[in-house]
Amino acid sequence: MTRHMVETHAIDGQKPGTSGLRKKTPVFMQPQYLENFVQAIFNGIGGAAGKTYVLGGDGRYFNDRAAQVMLRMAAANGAKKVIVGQNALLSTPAASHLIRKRGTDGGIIMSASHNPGGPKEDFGVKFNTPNGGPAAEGVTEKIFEATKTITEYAIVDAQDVDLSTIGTTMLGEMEVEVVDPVADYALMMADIFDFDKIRALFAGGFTLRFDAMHAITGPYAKAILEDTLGAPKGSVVNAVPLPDFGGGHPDPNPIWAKSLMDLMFSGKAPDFGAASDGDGDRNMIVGRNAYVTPSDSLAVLAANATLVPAYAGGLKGVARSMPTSRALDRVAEALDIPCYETPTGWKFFGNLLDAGRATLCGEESAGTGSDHVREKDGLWAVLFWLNILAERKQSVAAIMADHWARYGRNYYSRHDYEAVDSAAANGVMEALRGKLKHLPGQVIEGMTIEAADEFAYDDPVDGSRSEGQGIRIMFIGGGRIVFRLSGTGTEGATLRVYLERVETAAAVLQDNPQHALSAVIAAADGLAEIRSRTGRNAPDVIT
Ligand code: VG1
Ligand code: CO
Repeated sequence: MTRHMVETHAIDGQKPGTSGLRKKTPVFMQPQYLENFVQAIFNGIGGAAGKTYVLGGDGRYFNDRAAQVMLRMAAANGAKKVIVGQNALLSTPAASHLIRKRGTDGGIIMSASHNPGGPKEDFGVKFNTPNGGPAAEGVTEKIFEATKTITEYAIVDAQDVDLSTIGTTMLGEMEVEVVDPVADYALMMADIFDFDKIRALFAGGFTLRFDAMHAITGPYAKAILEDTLGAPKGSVVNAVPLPDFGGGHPDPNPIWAKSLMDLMFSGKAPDFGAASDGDGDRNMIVGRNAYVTPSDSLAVLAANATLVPAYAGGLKGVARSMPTSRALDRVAEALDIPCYETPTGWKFFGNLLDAGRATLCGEESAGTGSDHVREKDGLWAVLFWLNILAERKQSVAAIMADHWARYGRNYYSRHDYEAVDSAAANGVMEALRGKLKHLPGQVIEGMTIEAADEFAYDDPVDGSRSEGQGIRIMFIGGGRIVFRLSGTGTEGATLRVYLERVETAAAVLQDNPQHALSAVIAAADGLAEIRSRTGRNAPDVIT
């Protein structure tokens, strides 16, 4: 087998964002684009010689071909072995688990997560370190630096490896082991949750709809929910992963999972509804006539964690990303455990999980997870809810009402302005930055600003500092507005506005969030001059 060194030149803009490098698929398919980035990963982490990696993706368009390129490059870079999910498929949490279980030197995940897929949509590549988590900023910086100085990449001449058959083959000197993408993950779930109790729940007539959104969790959910736990056949819908996710956004929220929402708010609603995203790390939870915001879901999981066998001994601590609502903080306070606030993106939870400081963590963007892997985990969150429901034997709505009565309700919403002109979006942030000093003490929409700053994070484990992580405006009484620019978009800029208000009066715990937040929404618009600076009158997506 011949190994070639192919001459190349640095390509601009290969900077990993919140979660890996994401670009339009045609950009990734340009000659040498993928090759450059993969070689930069190997160069950035000190070479691949003698190393073992995991490889898999969410099955989107170009996933299969990109996997073959990466295998040829891994072989040419001297890797000892690559463990690949069958047909190059692995959900993000399953990849994280495989890296940890096999003790590999890391892994490469092909995904643009909740972004649409297809020849004209999005593709992405992410490197995870040996702890199973997304590479921390120090590592992604090195990879980015390597993309700027690259002059050649290594690749072998070879036919495609057969990734459809489970077993081990050789690619030159490198071993390629094709594994069942579901089996190890399913075993881990059985270790964490009380499967007998959940089985009894379904046997008692409990009904569920899980919408896999034509994305990667289909096979996982079928195997675990239907085949193992006895949910009625057909409970898992849109279960066959498609390269373009059936033309939809595989993003589990009330906008993109609208058919599930419609069902759950209809006379035919099952007891429980859930959905996951493109790569299987996000989750949406919805009961009969009761949508659970991700921030609330995280707080409920923390408050009920001891009902789940793996967490029966209690939580060491919890963590949430900064824009996530502070509902979790209230639970942590009651449990008397630490609650960490990190920048957006799962890579910031890694150190806390590794150091045993946090057991559970989550983000407002429908991501929840624990120390069982180093990624957020969609199906795990669904099983967590099922375990709680099996123990408490109450409806989702009743559990929420009980939670709010006890801890108060953090009304919460996120307003996204998508594909905004980058200069205008930067202008919004710059103007806000300029005002921060003068804001404390000002009264807006009847609310007094208590503090205002730009969030920076000092990692308590390794002491690293991450700056520029979003602008926060805090009101007396617990209200809050956060502004930040997305790091996962592939078109212009996405401005995210996160809105929160705390309510403890029993009579108003069941309000519509947009209504309950109307003053906070008006304050955000006034402070950030969104209309005048971006020309947008309303957000594109409200979650
Ligand atoms: C978004 C979310 C963030 C999440 C990230 C990756 O990032 O806000 O919470 O960690 O996506 O999720 P941003 O920078 O666009 O706000 V996923 O499901 O893409 O792996
Ligand atoms: Co995802």
